[in-house]
Amino acid sequence: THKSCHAFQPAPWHLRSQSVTATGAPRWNDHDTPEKFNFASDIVDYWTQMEKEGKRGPNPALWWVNSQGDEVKWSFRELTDFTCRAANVFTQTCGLQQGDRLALILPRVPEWWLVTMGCIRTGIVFMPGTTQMKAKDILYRLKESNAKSIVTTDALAPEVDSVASQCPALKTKLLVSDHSREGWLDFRSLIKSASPDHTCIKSKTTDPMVIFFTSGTTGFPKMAKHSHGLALRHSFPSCRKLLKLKPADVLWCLSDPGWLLAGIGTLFEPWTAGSTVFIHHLPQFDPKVIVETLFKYPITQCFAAPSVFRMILQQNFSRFPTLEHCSTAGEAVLPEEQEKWRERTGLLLHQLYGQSETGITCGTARGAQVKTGSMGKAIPPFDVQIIDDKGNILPPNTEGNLGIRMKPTKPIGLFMLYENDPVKTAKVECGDFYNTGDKATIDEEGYIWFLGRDDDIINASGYRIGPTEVENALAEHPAVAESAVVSSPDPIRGQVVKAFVVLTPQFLSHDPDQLIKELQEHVKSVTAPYKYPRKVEFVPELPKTVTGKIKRSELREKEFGQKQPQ
Ligand code: BCO
Repeated sequence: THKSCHAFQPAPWHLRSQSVTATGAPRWNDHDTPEKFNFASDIVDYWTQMEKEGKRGPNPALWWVNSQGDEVKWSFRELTDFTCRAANVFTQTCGLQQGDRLALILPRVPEWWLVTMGCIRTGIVFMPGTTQMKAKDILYRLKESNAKSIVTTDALAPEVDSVASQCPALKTKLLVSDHSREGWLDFRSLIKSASPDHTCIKSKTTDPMVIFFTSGTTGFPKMAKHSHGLALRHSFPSCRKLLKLKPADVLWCLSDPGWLLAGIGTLFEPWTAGSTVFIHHLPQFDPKVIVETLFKYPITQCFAAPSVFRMILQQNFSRFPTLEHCSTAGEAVLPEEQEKWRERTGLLLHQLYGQSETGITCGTARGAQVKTGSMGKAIPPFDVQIIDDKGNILPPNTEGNLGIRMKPTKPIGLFMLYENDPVKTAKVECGDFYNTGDKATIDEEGYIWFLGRDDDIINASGYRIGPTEVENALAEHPAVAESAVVSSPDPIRGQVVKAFVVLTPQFLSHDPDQLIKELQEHVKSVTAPYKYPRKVEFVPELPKTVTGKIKRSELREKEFGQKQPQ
């Protein structure tokens, strides 16, 4: 159990990393390009050493709780011990090597942090995914990536088993559970019996570290591959200024572990500063539990999508006792929401912006002027500009594409490429820039304002959803002759997924309300449920171009009227 894991005594261990010194945290400047970097040996093990020398306070590195009263608190020393064990499980028991891929599909359980850090220690490329995924989503990811290993729980093991025979590269399946399952290795037992003695790889900053699957306008998700530079960036002064975290801070980032936001808010940002990562298991999202948790635990910083803060605002509460700073990413914050949050908590929401491809790109730093609705300023080494379709820089207050300069030198932290997809990788290059596909403006003071997507991607409560993924799921239902999926406004979630559906003749006489529920349940059952259409409208036909392409923009305009989706 988690508690028995907590009961480990760290075995004798000594630091091996060259860059760890007893005199101060490893420091880099915004434009440094060190040849070698490893987040485990350069950062986590540094704080372990500080603990050993009595130079860090008693607050844990990881503090995990659930609603049943279970708690796990790991010091940095324990974290180093356990993650070295995880590294040995991967290399010795599973036979994995640097560069191999591992699919990581866990809910918010402490083992997620062991797996990610174990992978970083060994150079195994981990691929986080949400536990909302279904068998088909998992199959696609395993096949596309040639994953050699997967780590998941009881809930998803049957889904994995149903597709595993179609994944010849998949050699080991690791289960995080208190029960055993045939054909699966028991991760918790292996961690307990593994040696804590492990030598971290000396990874190059440019070596691959992690792959995020990210939805596009067409087709299946793309694999955005990042190097160890993604983690290094969080040590740069400009990034450190964002949250201004200290070792005594307790940061709670509510992101699902499947998203980049979890990497930023529950790994790189807090541990770079030696702060405590606070996690509530939260298997089901419940704003009441969030409010209770903010009262019960000494959380000093909170980081979540704006939808989460909107849902918290619907609860009955007054100021949180220890909360000092709030950050948000994934959607725009509206002025009235900002005002309500300030009235109720005395704090402001500080907006940040990034994509799976870019990591933290811009943001409003703690202490800087908050311009509500703006995503803040570019964070060096990223040179963020508004560009036209040829990559020319546009003047302030002119609408264009949000671009990040990648030539002559790609900045540390920008993704390497879309794995197996040189065409899509080339498509996002625009002159000297990476084109995010987001429309924005920059004002004279350098604040960046998000205007919307230049394509059909839906941003529902901070999730990026490709319309074709939902349309494909709908197409599997016998009632659907064809469908078009677009975004539609929503007061809480910002936007939701809406499906316009043309019914097959035999379903025309069915009860529409019943049918809507059936289609929603169907989508939830064949793909990750966060994508399901919260709105469905039956139409006799879909608007199309002369060549037969569905005009999603026309449907979207119908939903938003004159107002563009943001
Ligand atoms: O609302 P419903 O109940 O009808 O449906 C919900 C769930 O109940 C349901 N569901 C979940 N797991 C299921 C399941 N159904 C069947 N089987 C399962 N295993 O499906 C629907 C899921 O939708 P949801 O997740 O949007 O709903 P929920 O639970 O209300 O959560 C609300 C939010 C706000 C917590 C959630 O939408 C959220 O976490 N949004 C934030 C997304 C995010 O973190 N984005 C990352 C941005 S990263 C970035 O911007 C770069 C950073 C620099």
